[in-house]
Amino acid sequence: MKKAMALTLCCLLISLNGMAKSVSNDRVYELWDDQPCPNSGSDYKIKKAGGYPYDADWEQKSYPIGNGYMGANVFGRTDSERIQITEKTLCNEGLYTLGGLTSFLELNLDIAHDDPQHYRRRLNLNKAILYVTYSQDGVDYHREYFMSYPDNVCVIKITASKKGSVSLTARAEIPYLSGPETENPKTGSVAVQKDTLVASGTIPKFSINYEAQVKVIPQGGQLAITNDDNKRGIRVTRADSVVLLVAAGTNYKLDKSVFLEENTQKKLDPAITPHRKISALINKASAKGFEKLKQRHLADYQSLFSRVQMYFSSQIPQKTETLLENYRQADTPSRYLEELMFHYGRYLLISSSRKGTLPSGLQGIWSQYKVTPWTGGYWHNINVQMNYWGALSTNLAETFTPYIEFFNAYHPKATQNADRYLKQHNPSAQIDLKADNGWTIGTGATPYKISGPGGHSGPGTGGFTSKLFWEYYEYTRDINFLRSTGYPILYGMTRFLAQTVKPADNGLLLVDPSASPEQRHKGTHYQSIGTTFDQGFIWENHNDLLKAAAVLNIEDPFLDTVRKQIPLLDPILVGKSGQIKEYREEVYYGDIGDKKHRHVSHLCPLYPGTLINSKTKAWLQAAIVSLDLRGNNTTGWAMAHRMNLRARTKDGEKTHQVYAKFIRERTLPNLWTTHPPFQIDGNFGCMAGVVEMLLQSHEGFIEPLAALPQAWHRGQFQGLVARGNFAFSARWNKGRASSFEVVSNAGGTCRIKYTGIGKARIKDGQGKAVPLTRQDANIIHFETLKGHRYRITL
Ligand code: FUC
Repeated sequence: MKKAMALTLCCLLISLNGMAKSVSNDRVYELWDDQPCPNSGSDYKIKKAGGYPYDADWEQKSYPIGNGYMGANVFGRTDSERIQITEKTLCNEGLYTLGGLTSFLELNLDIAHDDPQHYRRRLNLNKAILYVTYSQDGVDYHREYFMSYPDNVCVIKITASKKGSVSLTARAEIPYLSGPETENPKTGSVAVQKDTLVASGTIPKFSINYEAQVKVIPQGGQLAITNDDNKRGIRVTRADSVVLLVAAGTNYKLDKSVFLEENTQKKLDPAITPHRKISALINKASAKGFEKLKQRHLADYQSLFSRVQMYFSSQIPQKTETLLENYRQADTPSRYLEELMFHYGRYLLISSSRKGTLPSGLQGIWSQYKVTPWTGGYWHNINVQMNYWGALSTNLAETFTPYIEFFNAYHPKATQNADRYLKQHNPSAQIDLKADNGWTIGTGATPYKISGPGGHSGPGTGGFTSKLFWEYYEYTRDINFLRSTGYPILYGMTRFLAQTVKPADNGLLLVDPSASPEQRHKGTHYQSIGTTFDQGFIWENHNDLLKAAAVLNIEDPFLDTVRKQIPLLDPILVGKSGQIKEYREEVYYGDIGDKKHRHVSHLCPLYPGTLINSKTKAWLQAAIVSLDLRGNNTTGWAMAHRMNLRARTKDGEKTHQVYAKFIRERTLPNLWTTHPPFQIDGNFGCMAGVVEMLLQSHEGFIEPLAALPQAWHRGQFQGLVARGNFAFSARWNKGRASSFEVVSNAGGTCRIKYTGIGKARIKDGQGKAVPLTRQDANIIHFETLKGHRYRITL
C-alpha cells in the first residue's frame, strides 16, 4: 500500500512543461447501484421558480454524464432504457422570459429484459464512463456510455457474452411538444432514416432550430425500421453488439448580438439549421469507430481528472445509496463518502464546463424539465461564482474558460447596462460620465440575456463576478491573460463600481442604492445604503485592480481615484452583538432581515473575499459570531458557502460539521446536491470547501492543512493548486504533516506557513538542498524555478 502511494506521488510530481502529468494507478471512484433507476413518471405542478414537471427519479437516482455541450441522465434500465438528453443552448421562454434550459431529447432503448441477474450500474469517475452489467437467460450483457468532448457525441455500446444476443428498438421522443400550460410552445418531429433517428424542430420564441441525431450501428444481426404500437423506431435483431451515437445542437451562436438584440426572435438567425453540423458530428464519429472514440475520450478526460489525488481513508465497497444512508445514521461515519463527494465535484465540473461550450449553469448541464428551476442559468448573486470557486484550486483552470468566453460575448451589453444604471442612480457621480463607465452584471443571466444590478441584489454582484478573473490570474499566473483580459475586466468593473458610491455626511463613500442579496425585512426585499456586501466587493475589486496594475506596471490617473476611494469605503462594521453588520443601520444581530437567511452576503469579505483575514483579528472574531448566530440550518449551496467561510476561520471541526450536515441533509442518492431542488452549486461549493480545509493561499503564503478536522487525522493529497501556480502535495498522520511537495508551474518565491516548518529541509528534484529563509518558526520562503519540483521534509 505504502509503495503504491509513493509511486502515485512520484508519477504525479513529474511535471512536463509545468503541466501536472496524469497518473495511471489512481484510486478508483465510482457511484454504483445494484438496481436500475426507477422511472415512475413526473409531477406537473407549476412552481414559481420553474421546476416543472418534477421527476424525482431523474433528480435523485439517475446518473449524469456530460461533455460541456450536452448532458445525459442515464437510468440503466433493462426493460426500456431511458437516456434523457440536455444541450446547453436549447432554451425556451423559461422564467421571466430570460430564456431557460429545457430538455432536448428522450432516447429509449426497448430491450425487454425483465429478469436481470447480478445487475450493476456504475459511474466510473476516473474514466467518465458509465457501465451497466447484468445477465439474463444465461447471457452476460455489458453496456458502456460516455460523452466525448473531443468528438462532441454521446457514445453507447452494448455487447453480450454470446453472439447474436443483442436485440433492441431505439426510439427518440422530443419532450414537451405540448403541455397543460400555453407558454413555451415548441414544434418538432422525429424522422427515421435508415439507421438514424432525426429529431428536429423549432422554438419560435427564440427562433431556435434544433436537431438531434441518433445513429444505430449494429455488428451482425438485422436492422429495420419499425412502427410497433405506432411508435416509430429502429429495430436491431440478434446483433453481436450495437453502438449508438448521439449528437445534438441548435443554431445558437455565442455572440454579442445575442445579448444586445432585445427582440427575442431576432437573437438567432432563423434561416440557419444545425442539420449539417449534427450530420458532420455523427459522420465523423462513426468513421472513427467505438475504440478510437473511447481512446480520444479517455485521453481528454483523464488529462484533467487525474491531476489530483486526495484521500483520508480506505475505500468502502458499499453501493452509493447505502454509503449515504450509513453516513446519515452513524455517529462516526466513514470518511470515504466525504472523499467521493470531492472527486465527484471535479467529475461534474469537467463534464459541464469545457472550452467552446457555455459555462456550467445552475444545474450544470442537466435538465429533464420543461421549465428548469430558475432557468438553469447563471445567477450572479452567488450561484454561478460558486460553480467556479474550486475550479482553480482543484487543478481545473481550463474549466473556467467558458465563463471567460461567455463574458466576452455579454460584455457589450454589460457596458450598456452600466451606463444606464449610473445615469439612473447616480447622474452626479464625480467621475465624468461621458468617459468609460465600465460594465456591470446583475443577478439573473442565461445564454440569451443578462441583467443589471437592482432590486434585491446591488452593484456588488459585479465585484463578486470580477473576483473570479483576478483569482484566475492568481492561480495561473498567466500574465498574457492578465494583460489582455483580466486587467481590462477589473478596470471596467472598477470604473462602474467607483461611480455607484455617493459621498455621505460622515465623509465616507457609500453605495446608494444598495442591497444585501435577497435579504428581506418585514416581508419585502430590503434596500439600504452602503451594505457590507456592496462596500466589501468594491473594496475587493479596487484592491485587485491595484494589484493587477502593479503586476503589469500600469499607471493611469484613474488609479489615483481608486486609491483615494479605498480608505473611504469602510466596509466592515462590528455591531453590538459582536457580529459583522450586514447593514450600517443595524445595531444588534437580526435587527434587520431574516436572522437565519440562507445568504450570508455580509461575510463575502471573508470568502471569497480577503478583506477579513487572520490579520484582522477583531473582524475575524466578529465573522465567527455572525456565523454562529446565522447557524447552519439552511439550503444546499448556502451550507457550502458556510463551509468555505468556516474554513477561512481555520476551525477544522466546525468546517467539517457543516460538510457532514450538508452530506446528511442535502445530498441525494446520486450525490447531486439539493437546495432543494437539485442545484449543482452545492456540489461545486463543497468541493471548493474541501480544498479550503486542506490548502489555503489567500494570505500571502501557502497554508497547508489550514482547517484540518480530527476526522481527517490521516490522509494525503497531490496536485491541488495554490495561488502562485504551485501544484501542492501533502501527506499527514495524526493530524501532523510529514512532507510537502511543490511543483512550481510559474517560478517565483514560494512561501509556506505551517507549525514548525522553520526546521524543515528542502530538496529539489535532483536531491540537492535548496536554501530557504525562515521568516519565523512557522513561515519559510524559498526561490523556485518554473517547472521544478521541491520536496519539503518536516
Ligand atoms: C439565488 C438564491 C436562491 C436560488 C437562486 C437560483 O437567488 O437566493 O435561493 O438558489 O439563486
